[in-house]
Amino acid sequence: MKLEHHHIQDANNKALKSHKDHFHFLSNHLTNKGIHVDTIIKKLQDFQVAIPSWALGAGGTRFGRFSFYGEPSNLEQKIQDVGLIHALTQTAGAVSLHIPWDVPEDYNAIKQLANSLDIKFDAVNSNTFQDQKESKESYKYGSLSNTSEAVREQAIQHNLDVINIGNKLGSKSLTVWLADGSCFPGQNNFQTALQNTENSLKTIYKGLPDDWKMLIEYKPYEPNFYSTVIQDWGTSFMLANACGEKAYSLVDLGHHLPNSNIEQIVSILMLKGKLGGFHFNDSKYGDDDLTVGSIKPYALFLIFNELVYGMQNNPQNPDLAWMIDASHNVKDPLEDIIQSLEAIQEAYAKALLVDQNLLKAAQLDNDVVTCQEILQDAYRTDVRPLLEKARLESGGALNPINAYRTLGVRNQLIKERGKNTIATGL
Ligand code: PSV
Ligand code: MN
Ligand code: MN
Repeated sequence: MKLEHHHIQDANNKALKSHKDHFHFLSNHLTNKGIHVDTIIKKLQDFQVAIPSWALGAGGTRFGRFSFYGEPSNLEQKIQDVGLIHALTQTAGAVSLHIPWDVPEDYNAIKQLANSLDIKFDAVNSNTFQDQKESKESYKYGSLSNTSEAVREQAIQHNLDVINIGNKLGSKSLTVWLADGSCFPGQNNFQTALQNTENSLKTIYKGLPDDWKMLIEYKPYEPNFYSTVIQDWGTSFMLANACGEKAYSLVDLGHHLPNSNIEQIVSILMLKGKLGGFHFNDSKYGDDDLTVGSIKPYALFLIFNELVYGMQNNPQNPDLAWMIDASHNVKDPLEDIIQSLEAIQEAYAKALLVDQNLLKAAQLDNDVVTCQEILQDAYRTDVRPLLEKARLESGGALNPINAYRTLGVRNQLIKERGKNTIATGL
């Protein structure tokens, strides 16, 4: 199924009048405060977030998985789904592939399909947390950190293969997330595990094309519950520095212990020019991978406030690879992603409303109350008319979830693909 522009326009017609009224009101209000509404709308339109290929089917837990009918069962269909989301939201102009789940059979055909839907190939992800049927060595006790040289070599080679695949598609970065760690005290020598990981990453780094980045993701626990080799931003930062200037840290919102100050981590990494990528999701307890903004929307806004500050003031930090890393068991996966994209754009728009000069002046005066007022005034503004305007002008839907439902997208997918489809992935 492909959504044409006129389908979306039809869906928009009913809501157009109310959008215009709301937009008019908000845009007057913001303009009177000296805010350039057009600049914000342009920034929202330019902000594109990659969709992970493994989030297009229903997620599962280790207790079970409840299928959502009409799920994609191959890479073509996954890209078609990203195309549907992008047509509605105009915010999902990229896909992030996981290898070996998504190895293309016909590179040209895949590239053409993606191109026709205005989808780019963002970071490619390696997988050394599962054993593959054909693999000789097992990752049961780790991959890049393993005590066995043969296992480390296999994992290194896999990452080099992933770079090669990504290169053929036009990707420009490799994301490495390792499950490596230990389940019980004494199982691992912490120093040997880190040293092995550093050496392995350095070998992969040598195979990185000049215009590529290596993004090193951290996570405190799970699947290992006693220790994880790359457990926090400090370890990831250390490894990125050891590898070289094309290596960066990647922050995944769910990969922190409860109440971590993620906005401060983001800010410091950008100051040091080492924040390369970002995975969006939300969580109540751990790496819950819940819909972005569904649990802690104010925290998301504060993080965006630092991201916006960094994008404006830290030329030493590169453009970031943005990706949604959420998937859910009980929602239609496409609706889940659309909700995440809306929450991301909303937090970004609110952060763009923060008057950085006023905030700085209040900080210099140690006027703590005014500092909070400035942030909360931006946060409390209902920016949805700005998001609608940005989408409308780009050919997207005023209300993507409504349009998805009124256009009967899921039913159409079920008709085309059937009921019992299963996507490869987590
Ligand atoms: C596992 O925690 C994980 O969610 C990481 O965040 C990776 O980015 C993703 O899986 C894919 O490997
Ligand atoms: Mn992640
Ligand atoms: Mn995760």
